[in-house]
Amino acid sequence: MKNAAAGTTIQVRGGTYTPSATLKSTANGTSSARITLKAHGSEKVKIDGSKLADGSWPAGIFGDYWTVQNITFQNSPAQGFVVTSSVGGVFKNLVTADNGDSGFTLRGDGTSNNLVQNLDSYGNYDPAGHGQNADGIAVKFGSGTGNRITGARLYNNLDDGVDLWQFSSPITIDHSWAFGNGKNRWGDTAFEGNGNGYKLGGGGVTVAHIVNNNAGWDNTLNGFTENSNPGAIVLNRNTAYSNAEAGFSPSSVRRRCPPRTTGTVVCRRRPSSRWMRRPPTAPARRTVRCPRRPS
Ligand SMILES: [Ca+2]
Ligand SMILES: [Ca+2]
Repeated sequence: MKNAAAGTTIQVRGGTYTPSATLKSTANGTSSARITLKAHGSEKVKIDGSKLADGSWPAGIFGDYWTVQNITFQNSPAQGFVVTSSVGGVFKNLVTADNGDSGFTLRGDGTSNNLVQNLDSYGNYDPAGHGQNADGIAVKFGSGTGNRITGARLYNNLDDGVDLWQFSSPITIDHSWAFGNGKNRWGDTAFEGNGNGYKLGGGGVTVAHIVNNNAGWDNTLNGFTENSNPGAIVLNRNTAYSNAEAGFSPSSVRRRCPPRTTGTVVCRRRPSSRWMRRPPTAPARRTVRCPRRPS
């Protein structure tokens, strides 16, 4: 990987590999001469991070126009696979499982036009953070347009399925599933995981992510949450069910106001996520003003 150049294809034969150092590259391909890393034919390739030093990941890309496909990255002490400030990457049919931090990570400024297609990311748990950080896919701390996640299955991670914390450009997420996240399957006695299916922002950025045709269920917090992102997030044809908190949080606030409201009232949300006409005795998490209805 280190010696790759534009046009290089690296094919890996089937088997489980346990590298002692991170496989990484800063090489750049071009849009017409990509660098490709993939399993040979239909052989099963697993890159296993269990022999790596604490805090290391099995593989990472720092360059542009890479295609990485049909490989599993597992059992790492930190993230499974990390893409930093890359342009034009295609990451297809990858599995990131049972790692010690988020499974798949896109990060850094200058992260643009990357496609993550058919990612399976599950069983990720960060013991050092007691589950604070291990998401299925984390697109955090960066910027750049044209990034898309499609066909992902993000499940049984200790923190969130998707987390877009402090990524300041719109991400498109479609045709993906996030389920079973946030459950303390590891018996961590200082458990701090969140458990949103789709955490669509946070950290003070305003960004209009685009989220269409996804499903989120059986997560321990919300199915979909804007997570304090005030941007005009687009949500179309998504399904949420059987999440412990709200399916969509906060969902269309106006629809949740009392049905017979005739004046302007202040609705507040109780910790139970219900919207109430009167201030609850518990401190409100959020206050909105309902529209005046015609009498
Ligand atoms: Ca968290
Ligand atoms: Ca998270």
